[in-house]
Amino acid sequence: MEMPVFVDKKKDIGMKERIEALMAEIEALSCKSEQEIEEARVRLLGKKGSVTALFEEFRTVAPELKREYGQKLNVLKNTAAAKIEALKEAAAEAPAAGAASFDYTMPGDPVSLGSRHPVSIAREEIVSIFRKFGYDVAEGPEVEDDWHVFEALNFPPEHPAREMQDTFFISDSDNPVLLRTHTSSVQVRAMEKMPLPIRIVCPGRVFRNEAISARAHCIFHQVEGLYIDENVTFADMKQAILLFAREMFGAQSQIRMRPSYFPFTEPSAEIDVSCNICGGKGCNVCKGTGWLEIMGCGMVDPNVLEASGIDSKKYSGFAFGMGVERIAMLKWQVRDLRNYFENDLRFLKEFETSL
Ligand code: 2NM
Repeated sequence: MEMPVFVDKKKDIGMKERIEALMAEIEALSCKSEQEIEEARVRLLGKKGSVTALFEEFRTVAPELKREYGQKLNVLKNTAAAKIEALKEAAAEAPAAGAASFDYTMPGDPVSLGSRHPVSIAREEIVSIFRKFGYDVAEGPEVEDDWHVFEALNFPPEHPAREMQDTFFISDSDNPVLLRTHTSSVQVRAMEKMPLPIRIVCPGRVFRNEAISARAHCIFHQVEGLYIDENVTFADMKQAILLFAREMFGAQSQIRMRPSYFPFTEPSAEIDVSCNICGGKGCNVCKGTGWLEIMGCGMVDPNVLEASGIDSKKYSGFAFGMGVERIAMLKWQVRDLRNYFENDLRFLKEFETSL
């Protein structure tokens, strides 16, 4: 930066004029950066500064002028010091370079919070519907023994579900350790321990030795239900399931039952709900039938009650089981089960909810 020429003594102007000229320069002084302000301070008030030089010269001033010039010089010095201070304060308050154009009212960058997995959303919804009906939630181990997964559930010793192809065995012994293939094992534990009546839902992961496809996976989720008391009937089961279907798939839903077979229930049934897409007229989701299969159910076999120490003469009960992935597929038209495990954000983001 070029140094401004503060009044030059050699120009041989009177001291009074030079004081006035310097005063005008000081008042007009405008520098912004801290460095420029410091340079100006040194030029004016430093050891070799213009103001300091005038004080030196003051010694040679004629005595009759000393009073007037002295006052003017003091005013000049104070003005210079005040101006430097004012410039420093302004510099400290001014926004940093570039910041002046920043718009603080602009919305911020979006923060992705993630979302509930559709299988979790469906499981929570199923469980909360049954909680409303008065069911408790029971959970149990994923690593189980043969007794709780098969034997106590009336599976005959040679039942195909026990085969290596279907069950992941961990150890082989009199009572083999294995990964549970259904959450009925939790219900066996409940029947063994809990006081009657029992009214529970058991959500959890189950494991089956199956090839992965659009419709099958070796790990999936179930919610099973169990209601045991005196005089529990098939009609009670039908009503509980109808009310569940209407909560889950809409108030207009109908259900139908088809006879089925499970080792642990007799009689057993397969439950269909009227197609929530076409309302029962027939579409590609229900493959033209108007019905969607949602769960299996039945009256708990007296052998199962007795195996857990419950008097089957006095008590009866119903049980049901559904696959959570399947329920979520039907509710949200998920076409391929593998979507649930691939964690593709384009899929997961479809289940984002606003906070
Ligand atoms: C199903 C279908 C029918 C079931 C039975 C039991 C138990 F422990 F009480 F015997 N729990 N779950 C059951 C009955 C499960 O799933 C398709």
